[in-house]
Amino acid sequence: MSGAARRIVVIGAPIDVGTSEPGALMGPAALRTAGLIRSLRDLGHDVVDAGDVAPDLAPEARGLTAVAAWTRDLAGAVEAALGAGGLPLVMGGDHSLSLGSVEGAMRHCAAAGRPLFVLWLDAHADFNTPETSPSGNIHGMPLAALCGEPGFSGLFEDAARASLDPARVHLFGLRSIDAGERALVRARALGVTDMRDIDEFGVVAPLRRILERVAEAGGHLHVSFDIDFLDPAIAPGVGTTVPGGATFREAHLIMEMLHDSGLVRSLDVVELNPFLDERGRSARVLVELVASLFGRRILDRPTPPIEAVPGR
Ligand code: 4U7
Ligand code: MN
Ligand code: MN
Ligand code: MN
Repeated sequence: MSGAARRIVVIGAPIDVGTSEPGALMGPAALRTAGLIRSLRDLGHDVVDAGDVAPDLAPEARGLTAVAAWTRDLAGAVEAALGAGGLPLVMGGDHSLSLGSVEGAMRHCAAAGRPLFVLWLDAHADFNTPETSPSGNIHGMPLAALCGEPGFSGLFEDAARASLDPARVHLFGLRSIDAGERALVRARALGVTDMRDIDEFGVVAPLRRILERVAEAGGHLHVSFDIDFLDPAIAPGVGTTVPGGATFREAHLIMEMLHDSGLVRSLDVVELNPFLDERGRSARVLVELVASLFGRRILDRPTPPIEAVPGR
């Protein structure tokens, strides 16, 4: 299954109401310009560019009201793509778009009776609530809302459904967390592989553990890739740079392992801000990494079994 051609449904989400830094709404256009669609087709996949979602929004709509309209439309688009056997790839846009993509995946998984796991590749935890947020920016809150924390009424059509299990959420690459969200992340027992873990253990062992757990549960893995997971030296096109991020080699290996697992069933690529980029570098890096997640490889050599690791 891991080598199979997929039907990939690319959904643009030019949203920037979740952030105070303008420019993320140009993300989908930059990813198309950098050749995202073409490189996925070159890998033999059946790629449908579904265009950009455009919610019916009053121009003055802000905050949770505006985000609710995006969430509704994106959740519908993602649920429909999954229902038709596709793999939705939502490109942003700021990280509040994951409220919609994960909600859509949650509905699909609820109907299919399959547990949903979320791998959050990000410098940040995105677990603030309106109460704890130091900035008030909603792109720092989507996981808290999805996990049912209070303060988000009116955001989801059916609030009872905002029930992502925090024990099935794994933060990977964390290196910037606010005091309030740190307490919540601990209290709700999210999985965390922070940058210190990556420095001490590398990316392979922690990621293998996550993938084994999803595989054993027969789960759906949703990957939410915030470009600020990467070190700003290789991906400067983002509003919230944090030094000490993943190298290209670490990120590339993660993508290859995700591909080889065959477990990824939906994907977000978020927070690219082309206005802050340098000659398209960040968009190009993202296209490279996404291609690796969908099967581009150096040689035909899949992830070796754990027994094959030297020194064990
Ligand atoms: B992103 C922040 F205070 N935590 O809540 C906040 F540091 O989607 C940043 O991960 C959030 O890029 C970053 O505003 C949101 C801040
Ligand atoms: Mn981030
Ligand atoms: Mn984020
Ligand atoms: Mn950001």
